[in-house]
Amino acid sequence: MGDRRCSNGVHREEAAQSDAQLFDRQFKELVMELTEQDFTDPVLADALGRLREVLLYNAPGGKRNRGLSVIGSLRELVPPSKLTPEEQQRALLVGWCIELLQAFFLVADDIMDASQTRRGQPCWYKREGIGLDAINDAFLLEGAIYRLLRRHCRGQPYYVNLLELFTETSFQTELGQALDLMTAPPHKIDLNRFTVERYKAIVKYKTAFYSFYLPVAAAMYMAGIKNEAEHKNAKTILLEMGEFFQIQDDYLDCYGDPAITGKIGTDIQDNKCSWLVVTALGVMNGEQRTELEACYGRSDAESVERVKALYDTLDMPVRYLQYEEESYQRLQKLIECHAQNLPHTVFLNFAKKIYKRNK
Ligand code: GPP
Ligand code: MG
Ligand code: MG
Ligand code: MG
Repeated sequence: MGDRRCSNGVHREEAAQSDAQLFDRQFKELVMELTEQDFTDPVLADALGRLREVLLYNAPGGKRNRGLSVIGSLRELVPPSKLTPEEQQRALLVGWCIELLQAFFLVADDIMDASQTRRGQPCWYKREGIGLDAINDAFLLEGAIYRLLRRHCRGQPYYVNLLELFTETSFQTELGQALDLMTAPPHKIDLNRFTVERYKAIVKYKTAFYSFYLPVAAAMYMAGIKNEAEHKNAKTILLEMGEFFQIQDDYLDCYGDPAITGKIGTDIQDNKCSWLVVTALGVMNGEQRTELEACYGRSDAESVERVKALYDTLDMPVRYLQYEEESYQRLQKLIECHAQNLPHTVFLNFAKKIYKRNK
């Protein structure tokens, strides 16, 4: 598997840039297809207009790491001479399906987390006249995924693999979200709930499967790689990356700049089992624990500031940087041991995009 990829980083960089442009351009077509060509019954005009609005507001504007890594990974797995223009288009399309899955989750997650902003604008449910109707809009976004897969991939040998991958991954994410919510009951502060084991379970299921395993596994199926052992190896590496990605998300919830992340943190107010609280609990004294008990999971600004002050006293930013470095080293070793037949670049490209991120 070594001879057919661009040997020089410049070519790879150029391919990635033009993929990003093609990806952005494909979005308009896909909106048109879903809202003007799929259902044509005139009585649905208003509903399709709504779907259009929902798509335009919620699908673009993110980092697109998940979506772009389908085509990116496929380019590492298949020699350029064997990758037809049609298959490249399909890889971009499958990438958009992952972005739609993400949009579906985020619209719903923002309601559940009572968030205010997303990607630098008000959360969809916060918009005038939307409110809890956003629940149905989330379902529409999910439904759009399967309309697109059906239209574009139905004739492909990997169609059923993709369908099962999307449905299985959605279910895993929903189980993870259930754990996340159950570990954070409003107004019931119990710091004993916040264990490292529980934390790892939450983030593996709510984030790692859909954000990391899904895009690479989709590219593997498209490249004809169905072998379970290969998928298991890829999963080992990608779930580790996913765990770290959510740790970053938790760190940025408190220490990120909303002007850059595009969202205002809610984890402290929401009583979340965040990496910060789990790690802080492991290093604090009894007095600090009493203080945390008194101010965690409350929405008044003073309580939130007290939690942040405690995090600062415990040097959480320094601990986070140390953790990031260790995690990066661990990941390099995992890639060495588990990538086996898969090109290491599939994983290294992804790692490059997430380490040291600030958004
Ligand atoms: C990230 O959690 C996890 C998700 C967005 C998955 C949601 C799953 C559903 C089934 C709805 P988060 O709340 O920390 O993300 P953010 O910080 O972006 O709000
Ligand atoms: Mg959230
Ligand atoms: Mg959440
Ligand atoms: Mg978060």
